[in-house]
Amino acid sequence: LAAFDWADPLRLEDQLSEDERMLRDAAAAFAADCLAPRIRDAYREEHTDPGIFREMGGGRLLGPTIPEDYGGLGAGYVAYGLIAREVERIDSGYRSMMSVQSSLVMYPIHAYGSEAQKRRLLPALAAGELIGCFGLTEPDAGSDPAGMRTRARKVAGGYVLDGTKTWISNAPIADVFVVWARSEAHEGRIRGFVLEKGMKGLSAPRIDGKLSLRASVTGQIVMEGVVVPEEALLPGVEGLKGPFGCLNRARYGISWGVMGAAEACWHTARQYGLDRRQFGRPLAQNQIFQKKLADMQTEIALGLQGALALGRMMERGRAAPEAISLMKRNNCGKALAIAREARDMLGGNGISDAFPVMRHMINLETVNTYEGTHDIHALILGRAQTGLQAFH
Ligand code: TGC
Ligand code: FAD
Repeated sequence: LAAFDWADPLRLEDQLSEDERMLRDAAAAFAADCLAPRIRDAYREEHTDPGIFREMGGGRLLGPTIPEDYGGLGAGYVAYGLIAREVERIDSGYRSMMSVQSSLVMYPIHAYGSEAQKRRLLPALAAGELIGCFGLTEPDAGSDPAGMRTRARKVAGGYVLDGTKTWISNAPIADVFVVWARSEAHEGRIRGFVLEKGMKGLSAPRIDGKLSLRASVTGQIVMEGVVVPEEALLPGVEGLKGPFGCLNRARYGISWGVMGAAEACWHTARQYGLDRRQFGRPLAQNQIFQKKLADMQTEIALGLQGALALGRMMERGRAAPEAISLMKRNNCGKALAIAREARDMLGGNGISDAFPVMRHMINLETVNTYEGTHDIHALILGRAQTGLQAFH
């Protein structure tokens, strides 16, 4: 009879290549050594250490799918997902910082950028010497990014940008701003621009008072007549498929990442149930406690298998955006439900930051919302199977 590994019931381990396991182990060691020791204070104090980017760069965690010529690892999408899972096992905020840099900044520069943009920016972004952010959402255009108001106006030698982006991860500490705007010179179509810190009229105020994702700084991008040269335009794409091409990668990474957060909650609840005694026996000896553990184990095992199948599809160029919506939505929703259940299983101690569970739970509220809310992904899937669109 095959042995049963309670922590890996469907033997994910056997389905990975040697290289994938190696990159995963390196990310796990990085997360344990560099991220785990600082998260409790960072969360309490709502503090983001920009130095983490250089450390992540040193650990080769930034832009792993970008070719080696540009500072990446040339790794596959499964490796990228495995790294996201290890980082989010510590905190969704750290995974956010990393996935914005990798999927939302390095990816569009690599996929849509000029050779000069790639050579100048990608190696420094991979090393974490430059920090990037991605501006799509606006105060009046969240789920409906087509409603954006940010405009690019053509002037001699370049463009002038006006508008405000909000809820932008990394913005207050960013050097590089990938911003999406309607361009009058391109019949009002959406185009991508790469802005840089220090440009006149560009500011990135911090959004304070976040109760979620407190270790990852969030801000606005305010553009008041920012003049950019022609070379700031991303030449390789126009229309909403530009930002969505980036979101596909980030949403995929999230489908792995949130399983890491869910595993952290599950393992914590299991250990707590073994250690804590009430009514003369361990909590984990109660049927209802064991049922909750079995449900967590099942959802996580299935979620990881789904993420793996999707990663293999991405590597073969066979992943439709709707398949990505399905996994982003399912794994975020399930991870959030697991974190809430684990919080309850720890009783009063569940609300303390001596345990990671409530922090993961509150973080997952954001992860369930950004990159397309749980309900927006349901509507994407509903449209795909009925042919009827329920957005507008
Ligand atoms: P729709 O008419 O469906 O499409 C407009 C054009 O875009 C194309 N497209 C896609 N292309 C590639 N991949 C995808 N996933 C795509 N989805 C759509 C589509 O083919 C079409 O192209 P064309 O050439 O025919 O014009 O668009 P719609 O306006 O009806 O939009 C509806 C909807 C709901 C699908 C969409 O707007 C949506 O997904 N809304 C959610 C917004 C969102 O995800 N925002 C994320 C902001 S970034 C962020 O949250 C980062 S957090 C990062 C972190 O900290 O980790
Ligand atoms: P809304 O679109 O106003 O939605 C509010 C509610 O209405 C949701 O429940 C939604 O599901 C529902 N809803 C909306 N439309 C419909 C409909 N047609 N039918 C049914 N229900 C509907 N954005 C970036 O561009 N870059 C970033 O780096 C970034 N980082 C973020 C970091 C954090 C911490 C947070 C909280 C957000 C971040 N975002 C970022 C923004 C994020 O993508 C948006 O918050 C998200 O897309 C939802 O948009 P909204 O907040 O405007 O909500």
